[in-house]
Amino acid sequence: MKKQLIALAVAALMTGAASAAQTGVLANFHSAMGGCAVCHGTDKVVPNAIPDDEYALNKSCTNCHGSYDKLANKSKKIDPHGSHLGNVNCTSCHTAHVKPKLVCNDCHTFPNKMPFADAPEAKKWDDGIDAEAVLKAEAAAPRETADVVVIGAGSTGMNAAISAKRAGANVLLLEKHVFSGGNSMLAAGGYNAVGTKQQKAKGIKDTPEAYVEDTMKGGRFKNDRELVKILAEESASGVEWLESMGADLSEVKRSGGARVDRTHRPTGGKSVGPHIVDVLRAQSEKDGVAPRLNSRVVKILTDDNHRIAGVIVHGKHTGYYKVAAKAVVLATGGYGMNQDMIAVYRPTFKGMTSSNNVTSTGDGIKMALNIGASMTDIDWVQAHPTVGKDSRILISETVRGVGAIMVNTDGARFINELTTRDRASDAILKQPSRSAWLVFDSQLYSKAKMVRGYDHLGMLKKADTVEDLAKLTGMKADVLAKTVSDYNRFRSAGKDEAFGRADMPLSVEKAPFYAVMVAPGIHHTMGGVAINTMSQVLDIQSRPIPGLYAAGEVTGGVHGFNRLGGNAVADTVVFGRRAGEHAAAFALGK
Ligand code: MEZ
Repeated sequence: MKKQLIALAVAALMTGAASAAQTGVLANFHSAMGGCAVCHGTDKVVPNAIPDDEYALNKSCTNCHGSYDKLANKSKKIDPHGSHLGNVNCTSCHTAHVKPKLVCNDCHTFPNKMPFADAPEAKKWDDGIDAEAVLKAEAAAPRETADVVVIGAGSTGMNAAISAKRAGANVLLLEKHVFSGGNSMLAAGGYNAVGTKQQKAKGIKDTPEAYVEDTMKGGRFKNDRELVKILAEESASGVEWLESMGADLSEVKRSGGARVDRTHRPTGGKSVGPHIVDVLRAQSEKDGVAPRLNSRVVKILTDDNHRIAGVIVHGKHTGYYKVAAKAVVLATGGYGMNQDMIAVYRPTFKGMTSSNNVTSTGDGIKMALNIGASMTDIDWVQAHPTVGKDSRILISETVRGVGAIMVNTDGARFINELTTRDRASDAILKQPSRSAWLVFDSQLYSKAKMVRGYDHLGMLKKADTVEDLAKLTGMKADVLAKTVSDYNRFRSAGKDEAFGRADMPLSVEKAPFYAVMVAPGIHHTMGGVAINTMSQVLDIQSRPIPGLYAAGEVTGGVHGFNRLGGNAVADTVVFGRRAGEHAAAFALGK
């Protein structure tokens, strides 16, 4: 069937019968095979009624071309299909009626040429908000009704939606982007949890109290201790919950600011985020709460008693519409990609690069403010010390956790690599170059899979000797050689005499040697809407707004002034589940 269709299209092109195909639009090329039905399943296509999620369209693509995984296995070059995005809609990039868009280039700069790249530009569907259309939708009858609407389909939102659904609620999960995953899909490091079977198997002695104290200390004791207690106490059951869906969190490592190894992640040093996003995506589909993509919530509605009444959505194809709902869960993430908000809340970081997904624009915060929510620590923004210099690619803390050292442009260490992020970032920004090098050897390269990804992206410098590495990177050869030999000696003696680094898992001695240049980048916005222990959003008098719940990076209070590595993923799972359960109970009147 597939071969026949392609033959038809090619024949049509050769005979000139498909003149439309020559306009260079993917849709026309396909329609030459048999009309609109080839992609849409029908020739009577009503453009405004195409489901916003585009899943059905995507099925037409994979029916002919094979699954995303199959395509990934075919390609040898830099391969978007084999990327960390996982199983996303083909239409995320292959926008059939207009110029295709390599969405990877929201963060990367791949030179890949897309087929049909000369097609006309797309008209952006969600550029700004049409205030009149919002009012009209508000005045109209709801197009849909749900018990719980979850806004945002990163890990927080998917956890919330699955929990609420399992608690018996009718749930609608809305995502503004072309694929689900949000910032979570970029999480590299891991998931902090205490009391797991993985920790026990490794003989790691840890307690919820130790987790709480480390988190409070990391947050300069500005965190809400009650929220942190929940984070610690429910962290292990969150790991089990993900494992019950098929997640692999079998490795346990150390992250900055933690006294023991409690950062859980997939085997072989694979990044945690894409993995759990894949697992949650599949589970949300199985549970009947797959995210509705391309569906941006533009307003949260309340009734005369200030109770949640629903939301106004802007769908890519279906326009503005109202969903009536008893409860709403905000899972919209932070504002790390909104430079206007950064300029207001953290002006010293204005213009700094960000490791965040393009979706982190703070819209949940703005919508919550509009209905009277109060904010906690809204001006606390974390700069991650190691974003690839002049890039948006995070060089995970795992690289330091597994053993890399960090040196200045001369080749000298200047801080304990595993100190908290705020301290490490400050120390880098005090260097004249405002940057640093992470240095490691082949042992680390083979242990931490993500490093191969950085290599693939051309970010690593590589040499056979430490001296050659210094030459290649412009460091001073004698300084770097002394740094490396001192560090190896400290490690053998079990005491870092220079900076008191407690955990030195690897020496730096086995060629080849590698370096990657890093600088701080906006990574996490610690502040956000104020919540209580039930994940209810509080108003400016600290009373819950009935029906409004929030979890994850859109909230403040869990992380205080500085978040520890591995606590964001824990936050998304623990509070995502919690928000979903409580929202469902509220909506169902339990
Ligand atoms: O929790 C994080 O943000 C984290 C562990 C990031 C990273 O460096 O990988």
